[in-house]
Amino acid sequence: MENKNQQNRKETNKKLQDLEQDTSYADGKFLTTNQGLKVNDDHNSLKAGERGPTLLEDFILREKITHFDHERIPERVVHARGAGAHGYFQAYENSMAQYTKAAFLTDSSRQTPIFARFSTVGGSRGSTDLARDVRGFAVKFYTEEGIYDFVGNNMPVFFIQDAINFPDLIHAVKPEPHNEIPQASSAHDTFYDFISLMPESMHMLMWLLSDRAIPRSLRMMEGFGVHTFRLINEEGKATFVKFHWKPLQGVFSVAWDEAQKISGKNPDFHRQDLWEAIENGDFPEWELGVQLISEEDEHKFDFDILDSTKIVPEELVPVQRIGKMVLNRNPDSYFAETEQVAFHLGHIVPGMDFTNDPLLQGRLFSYTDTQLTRLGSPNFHEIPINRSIAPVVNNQRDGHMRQVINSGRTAYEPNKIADGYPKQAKISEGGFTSYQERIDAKKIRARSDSFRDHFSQATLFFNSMSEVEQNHIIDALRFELGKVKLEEIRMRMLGLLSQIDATLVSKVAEGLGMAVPSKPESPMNFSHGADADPAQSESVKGKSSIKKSEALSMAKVVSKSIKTRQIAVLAANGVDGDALNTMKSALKAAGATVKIIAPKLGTIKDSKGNAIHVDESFLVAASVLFDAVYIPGGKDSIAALEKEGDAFHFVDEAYRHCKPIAADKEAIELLKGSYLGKKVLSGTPDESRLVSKGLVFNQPPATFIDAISKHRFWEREKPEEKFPA
Ligand code: HDD
Repeated sequence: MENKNQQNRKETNKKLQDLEQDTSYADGKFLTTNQGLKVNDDHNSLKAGERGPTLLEDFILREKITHFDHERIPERVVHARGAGAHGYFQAYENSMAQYTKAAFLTDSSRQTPIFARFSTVGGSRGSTDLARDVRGFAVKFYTEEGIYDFVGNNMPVFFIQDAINFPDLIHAVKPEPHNEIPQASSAHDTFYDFISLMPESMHMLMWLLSDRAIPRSLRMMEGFGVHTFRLINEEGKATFVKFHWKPLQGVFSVAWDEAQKISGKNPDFHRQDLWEAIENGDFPEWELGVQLISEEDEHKFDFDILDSTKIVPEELVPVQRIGKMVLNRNPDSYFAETEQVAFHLGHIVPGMDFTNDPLLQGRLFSYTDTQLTRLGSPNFHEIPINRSIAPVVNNQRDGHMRQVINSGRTAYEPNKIADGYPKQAKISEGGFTSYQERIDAKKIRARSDSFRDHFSQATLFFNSMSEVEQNHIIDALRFELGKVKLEEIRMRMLGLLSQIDATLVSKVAEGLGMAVPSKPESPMNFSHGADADPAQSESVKGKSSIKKSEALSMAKVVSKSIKTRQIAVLAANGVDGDALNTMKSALKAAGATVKIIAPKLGTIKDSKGNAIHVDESFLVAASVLFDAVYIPGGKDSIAALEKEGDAFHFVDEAYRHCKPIAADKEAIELLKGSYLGKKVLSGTPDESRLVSKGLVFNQPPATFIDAISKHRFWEREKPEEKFPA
């Protein structure tokens, strides 16, 4: 039977139809060469005798091997590892027409086809999904007015203020050049050497060290356009805008210890999660949000809205939700679609424009340039995934791998031979014009004074975290700086952290066995190049008009739904089949995925002799790949599990990572033998009290479902409760 993902292939979405033309299915067809010649033998090369040498004449062999030799293209210099999916965007009815003439944002009857790609930034293509890293959040909108690319991240700010520092930032965070170590990790000397000399990176660093950098799922993270952009309405009036994506699946993360283990157990954890959710018809959804600021209000904030190291707190400018994106179809070919998709910040449509944010401006150069290297030709826009659904008609010709066969004699403009076509479009005909911003300035290499406060929003972020989230940041800093070998770098970092928060720096220093420097090294002055006054520090700490922003914390997010959550059931022969089935049905009805984990693969028999299919053995399964654990009763099953060290480890690790654990009466016996049993359950456990800790003993399925919806019980991380890894 077709699943919903397959059904969506047949949808009458324009872009999908367009891609369909290029999808070659092998069903019922003969194997051919690239020239269409039917191949008779694809297993034996042409030889001089059965045991003789292969002949150079073998054009079939040579064509196949030559193609293979050229199958890799350069991976993206950043954002190399990713996952993508097709879907659509539809605006809500609360019309944005007073702010923009971009029809895909105002016309609620339109479904605009999109392709989204999520990525890690630092690691290479074969690295792990669960690295502590920023996640790329890119969405290609195939609008009827041309392509619009949203090229953002899952964090709303960036490390640097000017694009000229981007190569340095990336050289610093990538594996160190002399030995190519470490892969996909910021925890090393060169990154912190750079960061500790660039105080403007402190705000983004707080985000990187927070739980946002280790999402539970690509489906459960927010997206941000980062820069301030412009929207332009029919009258040519501009409004500043910040873009947000709010996931309807909630915003959740994993624990750092868990992330490191997932990287070993399943480095494709995020990619697989996205793929499976779409295959199963659990289509991820995000609402597009906008923060709108009038031109008159440009200077009313205590930060500069052109500075990409700053957020506009939602308390100052609320986020209005204006439409929804749904991802409902997996790609057919990872390479042809997810690898070859080419995003560019400069792909916009009428109704939108840029600002003078110096980070944004530099990006406008970088993206086309990188595609030329990566995809090898100025015709990369002709690759099906990059092709616009709006007609592409111009005088560009030739170049590597040109696909379009242009007819006619003219490839220039103006012309009379072709009656002047293709001709320019008037604004009233949909022609794009840039916003006429008045600029009266001197040519200068310098940074605006309004960009100098590097600490107050880092402090705002730290203050807005729950106690648990703050502790995670402190632990992350202890981990990362613990991997830094040069003490002077750690010292410089402590100096910068002391300007963010006194508790933060003292706890980090304590973990590193160092003292907080009484006189932190003054950050360098980069505001005017080499001739800037070295005595004058570039950074000043300003005052944030708000002390706390609720929207920055993930602590309050509780999902009502447990849809797509992965639940492990530990069982062996003799399990209480009735209890297992009742729980399983309730979990499945609530949308969760349930897997039976047993000592061996195959089937087990329940206490009544009924066969139960085993999904994974303990050898393959790992608690870090699940959201919650359930252990049904059944004396023999429990006795068998008691002989499995892996079963104890499974439960203890789930406890360590603060996950809900459900157990029936007899199963509690098993738990007594675990570290959890010895440490938490010694004496008779008060079953109802334990529920508040996510331990659901002898309770109906609804109580377990409620616990799963809370995601994690972080209070278990108290030092006195911490479990061995
Ligand atoms: Fe970038 C890729 C997001 C700053 C240069 N960037 C890339 C991707 C995302 C972002 C999501 C991957 C797109 C995909 O899935 O193919 N980049 C950002 C954000 C930034 C940012 C949110 C800051 C606000 N980037 C940035 C700067 C430069 C670049 C300042 C250079 C001056 N980015 C690139 C690139 C990449 C890229 C080298 C690598 C692969 C690609 O473009 O297609 O051009």
